[in-house]
Amino acid sequence: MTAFHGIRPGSVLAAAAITLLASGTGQAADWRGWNIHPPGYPNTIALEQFAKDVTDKTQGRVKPTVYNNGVLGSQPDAIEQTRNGALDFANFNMGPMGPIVPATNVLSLPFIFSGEAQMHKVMDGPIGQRFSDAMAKEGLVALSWYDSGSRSLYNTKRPVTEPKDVNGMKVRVMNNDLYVDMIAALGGNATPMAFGEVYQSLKTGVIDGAENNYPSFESTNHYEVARFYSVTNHLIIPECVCIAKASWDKLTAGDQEIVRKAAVDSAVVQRKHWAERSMASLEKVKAAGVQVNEVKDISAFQAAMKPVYAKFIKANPDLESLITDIQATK
Ligand code: BDP
Repeated sequence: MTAFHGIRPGSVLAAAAITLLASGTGQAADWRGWNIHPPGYPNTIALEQFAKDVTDKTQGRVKPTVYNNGVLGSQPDAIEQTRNGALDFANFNMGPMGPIVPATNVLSLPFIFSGEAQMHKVMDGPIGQRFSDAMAKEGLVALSWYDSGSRSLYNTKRPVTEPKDVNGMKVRVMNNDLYVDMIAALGGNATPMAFGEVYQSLKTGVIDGAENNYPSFESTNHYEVARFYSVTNHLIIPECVCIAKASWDKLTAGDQEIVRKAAVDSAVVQRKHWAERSMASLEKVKAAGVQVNEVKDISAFQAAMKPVYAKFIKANPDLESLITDIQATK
């Protein structure tokens, strides 16, 4: 008890120590949070609000700090670290979640959602809860869902207007075998790679292209190198605010409620900033001379994905009902 040496009973400090002990945790929790995006990005703004909200409303019993730009590791590593409690919270894309929580692979099926509004309806309702339940079994408490827009293909070679334009292209994808199948179904070669390595790989020709939403295409400066962005909108993948179950379980019920509400409120902020940033990013890349082309016959791309679905359902028959439930949500 050296820390309490010299403190008189009844002093302010002793009273504070007793309050902390009474809170059930015994000490303030300094939470470390993983974020892959830079300052000013919609997710970063929302996570920073989350951290401040939690600190204020728990009166410092829980003090989250957000580490930006992926400095705490790649996304697959950070998912592992959060599962085992080495990190306390994070904003994860559901793409790299698939290898850990198989049910979430459904969200990585190309064209699974008809649009972003439908994705939000699904995720904010009982189907979203099924994904949270599956994640909780793997040590991740998902509290709210962020927007990640629609992902489209971009490359250094040519506009993609039909599937055959992808033939022979080396395309970077996030860490998930489903995306390897997706690109192969278009005749390309997929390379799973960490987000932070894509810029250099595009520049040196290690890859010809990648795929992402407008804000990430812009914030990473990939647009400086990949001058063709083709609006395929093939993936609409939600992202979570996730808490390590180990950290969550240490909270009192009251503090869990504060953290949950802060996560939900941060998603409202994120979605608002997301809509604005998507438009701003599109304008910025166009002004910088990127050729952005619409794809007239998207059904050709959808048809090419039939074997991807067939293979997935064959390997995961238990997930077929989740697919049909999503498709039935209007
Ligand atoms: C961005 C996601 C981020 C992913 C990144 C990627 O927000 O979580 O790591 O794409 O492509 O849109 O790796």
